Amino acid sequence: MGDARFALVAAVNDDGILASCLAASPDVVAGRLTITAMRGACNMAEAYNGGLAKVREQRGDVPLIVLFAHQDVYLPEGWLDLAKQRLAALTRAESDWMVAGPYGVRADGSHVGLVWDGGLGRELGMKGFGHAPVVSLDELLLIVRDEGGFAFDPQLPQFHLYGTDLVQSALTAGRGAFAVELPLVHNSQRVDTLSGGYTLAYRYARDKWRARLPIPTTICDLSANPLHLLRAKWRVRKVAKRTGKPASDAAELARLAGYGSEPGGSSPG
Ligand SMILES: [Mn+2]
Repeated sequence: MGDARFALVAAVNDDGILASCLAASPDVVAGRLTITAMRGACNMAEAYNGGLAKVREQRGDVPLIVLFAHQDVYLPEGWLDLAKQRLAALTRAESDWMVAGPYGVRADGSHVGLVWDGGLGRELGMKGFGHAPVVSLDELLLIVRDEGGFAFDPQLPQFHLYGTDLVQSALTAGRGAFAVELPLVHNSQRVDTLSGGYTLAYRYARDKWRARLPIPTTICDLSANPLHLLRAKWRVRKVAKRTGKPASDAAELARLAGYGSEPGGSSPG
């Protein structure tokens, strides 16, 4: 796979965070990945479908692997080369895959992935899974195999649950969805409320996927039982809020997490 097959799309509402995280990723700095930045959208489908239309127009008929990334994601040194290897392996093993990401949830509700979460200040997940089938993906990075017909659901309100919606769309179309071992840094702010936008998206997704409930996600089970969302709201309220800029330098976090370093390489003293 050549670099030209990869496109990178981001919804941006804070250029400072973009500059210190996604745009500071070595593959972006080196010009191997170019960010298509979408601003001012009213929901994630508007941003991502708009970005997708742009990259399709630029690249013509080349089948693309489109990376839809949060502005607060940092792709460590060597990430694109690792992605090529891991996605080629995924394609050999699961030729019908349509969507992938570094962190997701299996059908039994267990999480699978490997991400350094800057908001929590710790690593989430575990090494060594390679790839694993999921029913939901964390939205921090969604990898879509674009063959021309795909779009995010423009009816899904706000900026939540589009990873779950995407995975469920793939699965109902008879395609595969996988967590893939591609460690990265998510320099996230803590979610401070599940009211408002989250609840609107939750209600829409719950009704849309009624026949497939419950669907576990990283935040809250999508369920006909209202207690799941109430409990998740209560949990989130208990967690101390963080505000302002990303907690730490993304490249430093990647170094501390050991992402992008050679296996068995020496660590700086
Ligand atoms: Mn984020």
